Amino acid sequence: MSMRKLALGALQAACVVGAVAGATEAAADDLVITIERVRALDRIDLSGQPDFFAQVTIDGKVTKTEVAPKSANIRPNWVIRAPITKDVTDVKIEIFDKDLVSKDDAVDINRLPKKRDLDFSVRRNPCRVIGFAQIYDCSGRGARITRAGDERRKSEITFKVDIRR
Ligand SMILES: [Ca+2]
Ligand SMILES: [Ca+2]
Repeated sequence: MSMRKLALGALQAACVVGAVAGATEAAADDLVITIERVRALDRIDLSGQPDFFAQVTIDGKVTKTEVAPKSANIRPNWVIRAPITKDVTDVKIEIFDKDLVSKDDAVDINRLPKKRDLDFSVRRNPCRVIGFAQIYDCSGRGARITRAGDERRKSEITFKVDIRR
């Protein structure tokens, strides 16, 4: 894909700049989001147990996970990993209930009214998660974060943010 080539090109350019500057850490770090748990807080799927999946956007790159087996409380350990080159990377986490007949339903995992997804930024070095009421230190073993929505079709999510070299 051309986007991939573009990203690779940018990465190579960054490596060249690094080499000229004499920097040793030209290699990209990976930003790793691990979705450990999703727990329904009300009725998500009118026809039975919800079948959750996640969509995670890291620096504009969208990754959809597989659909979990039907359950109101899952521990999927979905791992979404993407190379990062910026000092600050934007991340979005969305949870959906798969719907075979109509549009997948967005599950509310954000306590803010009329906002269902989670938006935040990750600073690379030292690793910090920014954009919530508190700043999380994710250097070392990463940060485990739990958030929940409070509108119709709401769930609680627990995920980890980590940078791996
Ligand atoms: Ca469903
Ligand atoms: Ca909300």
